Amino acid sequence: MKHLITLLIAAAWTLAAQAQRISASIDEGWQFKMSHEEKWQAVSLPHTWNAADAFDDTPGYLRGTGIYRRTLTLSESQLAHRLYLRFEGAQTVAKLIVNGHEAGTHVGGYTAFCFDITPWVHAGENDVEVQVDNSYNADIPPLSADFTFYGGIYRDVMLLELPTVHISPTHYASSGIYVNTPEVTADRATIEVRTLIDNTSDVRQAVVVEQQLYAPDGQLVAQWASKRQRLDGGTRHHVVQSELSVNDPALWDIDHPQLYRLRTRLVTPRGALIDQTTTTLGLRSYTFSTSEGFVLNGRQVKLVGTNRHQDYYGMGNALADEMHTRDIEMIKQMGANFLRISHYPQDPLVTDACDRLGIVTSVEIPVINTITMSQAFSDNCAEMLTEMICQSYNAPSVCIWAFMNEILLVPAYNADRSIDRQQYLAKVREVTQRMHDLAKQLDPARYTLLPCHTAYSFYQEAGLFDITDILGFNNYDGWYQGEFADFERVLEQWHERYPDKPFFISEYGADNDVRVHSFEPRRFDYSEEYANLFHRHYLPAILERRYIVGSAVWNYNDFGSESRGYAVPHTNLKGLVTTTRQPKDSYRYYQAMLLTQPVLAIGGHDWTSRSDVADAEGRCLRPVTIYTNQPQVTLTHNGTKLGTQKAEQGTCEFMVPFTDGSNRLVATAGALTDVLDVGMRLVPHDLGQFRELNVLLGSRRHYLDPQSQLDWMPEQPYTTGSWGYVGGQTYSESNWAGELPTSSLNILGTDHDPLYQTQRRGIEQFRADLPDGEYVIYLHFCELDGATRSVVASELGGTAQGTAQSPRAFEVRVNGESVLPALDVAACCGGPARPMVRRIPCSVHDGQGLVIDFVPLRGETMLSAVRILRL
Ligand code: GCB
Ligand code: CA
Repeated sequence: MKHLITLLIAAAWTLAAQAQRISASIDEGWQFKMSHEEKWQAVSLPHTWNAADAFDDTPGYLRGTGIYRRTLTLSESQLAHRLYLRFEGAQTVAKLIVNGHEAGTHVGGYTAFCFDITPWVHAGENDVEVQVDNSYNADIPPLSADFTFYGGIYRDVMLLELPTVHISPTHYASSGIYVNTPEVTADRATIEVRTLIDNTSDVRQAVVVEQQLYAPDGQLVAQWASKRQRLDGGTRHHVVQSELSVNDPALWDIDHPQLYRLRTRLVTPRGALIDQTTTTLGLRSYTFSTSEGFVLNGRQVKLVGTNRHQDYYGMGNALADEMHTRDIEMIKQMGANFLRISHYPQDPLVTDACDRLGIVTSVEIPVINTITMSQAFSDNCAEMLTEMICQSYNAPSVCIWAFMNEILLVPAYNADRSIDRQQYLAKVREVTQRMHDLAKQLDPARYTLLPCHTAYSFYQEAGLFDITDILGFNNYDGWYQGEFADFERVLEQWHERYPDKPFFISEYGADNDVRVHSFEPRRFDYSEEYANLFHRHYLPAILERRYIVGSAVWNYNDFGSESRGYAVPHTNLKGLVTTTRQPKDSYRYYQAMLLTQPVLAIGGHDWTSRSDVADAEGRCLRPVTIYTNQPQVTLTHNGTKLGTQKAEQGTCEFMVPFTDGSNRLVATAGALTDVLDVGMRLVPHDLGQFRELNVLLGSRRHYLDPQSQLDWMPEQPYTTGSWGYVGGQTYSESNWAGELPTSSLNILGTDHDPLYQTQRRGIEQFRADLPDGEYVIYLHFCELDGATRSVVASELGGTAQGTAQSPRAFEVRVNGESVLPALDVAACCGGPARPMVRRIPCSVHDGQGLVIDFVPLRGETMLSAVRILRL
């Protein structure tokens, strides 16, 4: 008996003596190679092997197995602990091997996982190897999507050193603490906590669980202690239920995101501390309905925000923690109160930041476009959903779970004729229902959402519209098809059919490249101006309708989508900020519409170097948009007051008489001032003081080359005394989205794709009635025919390979002299979609001006751009 008591005391003592939970990242000191490679390279985490190849000219990116290796040196005292490796995310399947033993395998690229390595390690050096595979796997979502699946260990890895009895880190890699707040009112809140405990020792252990709740001001406001819990050796996930309550709770809200802290302590029956963790939580109540919209703590709030992808220019998805946090701060500074964490769970700091800043979120698993009808696929979806919910369970910002995006966009029976349409749709319905039921079972408190693509009746037909609490509409009317006003017209119809379903505009947006501008914006011209029109139509339409409980712009950031073409190939350009987080005009628009603090910003702030044409008075009148939430704005131009305008719906517009050289615009509204300096190169009306001319053929766009700051401007037809083209037509591309003003092709070997994606076909002449003198002419060409294009709707744009016979050859003459006697652009360049420039000196004399003739030899002539420079 005495012996037993000593043993027990000893056991209790050891438990208490180890009461140090250590969790620290081990991101440095890794070696990496792809499985087929010989040489290892030193890397630090986060890391991806697709940061570069997902943006190069070779179609596709490396999808295979990468191997990470590291020595883990452990001391005897560390070995007294239970040791785990926790991965915040690795794309897509990760197998952990410790000293030659498989410690675990995890499926899915966007959720965390945590493996016990204790059985396989010893004091001294240990080999840790992680095999990470981002190959296509028919059983693992996402199967297809409009973003790049960068492979690697692209989030942090932590070494956890826990006492042998501890709060469990292995329950779907959650914190081991699950907080529910079944009742939250202004007067009172109840907080239920489930704590999961492991006893990893061989012997039975007794512990007590204590909960201490601290209010946002740091005061201890509630506490609770369990009865003595007896855990057999080897017990995992033993559940202890606690209940606490607080009076007059400090609520979590968008403007006041007040957070409580729950300290969970495991102690010995004598009160010695064994293990402890802290959980951040928020107290709030909310409902979604068509009659009230979104109601948070009894107050109606329209949710307006954005979606976000987790990648960044040059880095793929391997971002440092502070970059994730910065994004959420910029989203808050835009005035957003909502973030759809799409299309997959992101770094834990994203939800942390939303909790801290007051941004309501929905999170989803990456089940996108299509499914595989296998049990394994459905099971993997269920596993991912469970991990997502468990890992984000306590985040007060999360109000919605989603589990599918546009699931009927690419039905598998289209490609595989052996699949029966009805059976496929039935299977999709079954998986959708399974995910909804699972979400409700794991977390009855939150709402479910199903984001659908434009073919809404297809979702209705498949029976998907009846499953989730909220319907999501990904709307691109006026972009991929139709016109802006189709948006509210179609939505009204669906609202009539489903008057009690809250609608969420889960996506809407238009591609635009900050280098591309237009005074005649058009669908698919990639100009910022077209995207501005798009947003200025959608946002007011959303705000007017209560049954639209919320909305999220597609997308916060421009992001990698490897198979895309157009202005910046491999990139989806629907961002409000660029891939380096440079705000576009549309970001300013949302600030003006959403923020309550004063906003004033002159539009076109990234277009500081411009080319244009002077009128007879030597000026060029152009509209300038001001973004503001102030009632009126005054604008001066080079010190002269242009007037005062009333601002409506976030904007007002001035016609500015730009002159050659510097143009300083100063906007004032109340105490606010914004200044924009624009350097303007005007082509003189009579070409008298001519210096240079930079023209895009077949185009209504401007393209600003960011390196040279040279702004290319749209073409015009030739008239006597002036300059322009003679003959021919504007090139356009016809594809599934319609007849579009530019080519979708990635122009190989250049980043100046917009310079080459438009052209004038069949051009006869380019003329300019220039004064006598010496000039250099640069003629830019690109063969746009004969390249192969991908066709899947989700894979937008072109890749250019191989060609048959080159479609055209022509002669170019400058003032009658043959300078390019038989130009075959594709042949010269080794294929289509490659840029070509010919620099030709020429003199203009005897007042004849400049005449460039294009004489067809085979097929039609063409010209992409011309630059004329006076020496
Ligand atoms: C969608 C998808 C999203 C795409 C977006 C687009 O509907 O949900 O993943 O990136 O459209 O830009 O086409
Ligand atoms: Ca290119």
